[in-house]
Amino acid sequence: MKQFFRLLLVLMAGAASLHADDGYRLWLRYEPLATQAQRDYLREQIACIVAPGSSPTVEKAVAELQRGLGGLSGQPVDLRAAVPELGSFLLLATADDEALDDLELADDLDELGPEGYRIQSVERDGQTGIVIAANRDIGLLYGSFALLREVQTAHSLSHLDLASKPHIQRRLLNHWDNLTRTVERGTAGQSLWEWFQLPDYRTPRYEDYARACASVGINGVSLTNVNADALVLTPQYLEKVAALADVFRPYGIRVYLTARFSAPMELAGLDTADPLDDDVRDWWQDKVSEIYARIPDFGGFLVKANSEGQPGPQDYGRNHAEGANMLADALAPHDGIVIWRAFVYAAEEQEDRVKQAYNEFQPLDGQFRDNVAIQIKNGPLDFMPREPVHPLFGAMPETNLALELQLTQEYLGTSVQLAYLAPLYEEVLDTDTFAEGPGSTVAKVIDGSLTDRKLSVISGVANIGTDRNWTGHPLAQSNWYAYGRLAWNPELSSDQIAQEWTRMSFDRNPAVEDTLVPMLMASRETVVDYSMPLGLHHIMAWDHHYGPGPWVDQGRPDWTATYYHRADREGLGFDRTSQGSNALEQYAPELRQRWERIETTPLNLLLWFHHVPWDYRLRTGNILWDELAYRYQRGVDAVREWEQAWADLQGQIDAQRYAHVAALLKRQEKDAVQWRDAVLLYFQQFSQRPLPAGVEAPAHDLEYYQNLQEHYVPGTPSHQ
Ligand code: BDP
Repeated sequence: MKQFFRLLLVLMAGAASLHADDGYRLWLRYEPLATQAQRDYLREQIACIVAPGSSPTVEKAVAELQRGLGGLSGQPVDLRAAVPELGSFLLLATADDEALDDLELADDLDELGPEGYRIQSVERDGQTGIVIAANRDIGLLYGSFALLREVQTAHSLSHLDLASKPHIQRRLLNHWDNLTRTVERGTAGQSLWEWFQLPDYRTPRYEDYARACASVGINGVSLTNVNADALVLTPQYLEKVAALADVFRPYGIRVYLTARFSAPMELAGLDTADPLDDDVRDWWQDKVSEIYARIPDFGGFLVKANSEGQPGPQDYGRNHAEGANMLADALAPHDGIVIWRAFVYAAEEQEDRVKQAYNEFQPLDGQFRDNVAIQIKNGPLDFMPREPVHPLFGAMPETNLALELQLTQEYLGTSVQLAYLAPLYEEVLDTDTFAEGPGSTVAKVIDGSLTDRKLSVISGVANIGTDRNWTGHPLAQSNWYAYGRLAWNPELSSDQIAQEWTRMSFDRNPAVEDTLVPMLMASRETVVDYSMPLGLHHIMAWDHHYGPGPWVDQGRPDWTATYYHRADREGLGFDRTSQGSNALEQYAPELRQRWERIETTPLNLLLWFHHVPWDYRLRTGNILWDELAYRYQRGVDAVREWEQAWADLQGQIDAQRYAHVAALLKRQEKDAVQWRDAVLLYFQQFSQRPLPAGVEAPAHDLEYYQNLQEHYVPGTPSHQ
């Protein structure tokens, strides 16, 4: 019997690192380091934690360190009141803590601002230690997560000298969550917010969510859908919002709400929501005061107005600045802000859709209050797999401009396909707008440094829901992680972030890292290849947006595919040059010149800007039709290679995540094949050319693909 138990223990120990993992812990797994030597090393470096402060935030930092270091080293880590006589220590101290007095820090803490931290190796009375120092407690929490990341990603703990502070002040997730708990374009379960149970019951999940956000520096959460419901502004709901804010506060996270512009009419029976009407202004002022009475650190409002049927100031003949400023005036006394979205376009408008936001907003430059930020999607259309940069980033120097990225993969395969989006984010952040000469990158526009703006904001549309693993696809967690890391520091590379995330999520297994990092890094481009290569855009299925639909030509013209691809017997693509819609006129001369001619336009934006003849010979040596076909095939081939590579990892990854990803990759291959075949068959009607050698023949005819229908795709607003 005894022997049996011993055997059982041995077996269990062997399986320890590979036990089933449901992904709930995200990148904060804290499994014991692989070898005894590594665990001993960690124990030697940090024998105890010393934290003189006692705020809720410091308590969270200490709890995380105990959880993390305890897990990684395999032994509990003590908390001490003071630096011990013997043994190494980890000290958490803010600038005014006496504990810092006799320690020599490499640099002044002032540099770190309110949220930054310094992590440094120190010596005291012959004792070695590590100090996490910051101006405020939140810096200690961020520093704690950073130190844990160092351990998790296998960096040495000796001679530590790290300092970091965020480039952007307000780093938000935007949840498109309805009060019914459906999530617009959300494919990872229901909304996390259990409105009906709130404020009484607070699931522990809220806190785990906050930990994950704080671990990557996210400090704001807009809770509700931009297609807003005024109900959230009622006292009954504000009490619920306050309960969430209470959970998030120690993690440095403020809540924001989406404000429905017509709320004064819907909630108070006013007969107008005109932003210049005194009763309307008073109503908002009172509402804002009521919110701050419950939530003293409330972040502000996120507003979608006069867009896709939402109410707004234009309903009363007022412009976006008048609407935004009215709310801004109500929020200003409380240090709140308005995040006003520039995602506006109208069906009645004859102008090329991608030009409309610029036309509306650019003339308003300089008219917005200081506590307003105009939130602009990365491209001028709508989160396509690839778009050029939004022209507004280079055109409103006197306005705070915020960047809106999408984490939920509305047009990139939802949570069933692998698309690591950091390379997309990086591409956007690094794009030069030339607004103030060369080097005027989007990163510098939004962090405020380019034209000395005092408010900086970045938002990511969340891909998070109640799925046990939070994001549906186990590997889509990387997008949450990467978004936060880039929001903190837009200069990080997507490759480094992929490596960090992989190490943290798969226990530093080099085999996993060698396979997964290249897969992640290639994935966005692969999705582009098999869905919308060469600058194609908006050729997805109607309404739910999943899968191909280049034939969509019914309904609102600017929601069809034919509006955008313009395929005909001559060629393919939307002419946006000076000969066409002249969307190019909205960009700086440097970009205009580059994109005006086919020869100088990068191939990945070719059909965005040009209508190109099918037999036009591209610089790859292929004619357009052949190049298009090759790219679709290349996308399919890449997914097949991932399936192989992933199969080689069997046994290296816990069975649950291994099997889940393997199944999703198979699905992705099927979807990629469908995209390739459907789109090529459709365009072949126009090109009248055979598929080039090496491109697989479709298994069915065009009609077959046109008749395929997806039902109840999660997140589709018309089904919610
Ligand atoms: C589009 C989505 C729609 C959103 C809209 C927005 O299809 O569901 O409401 O963007 O950003 O991408 O407002």
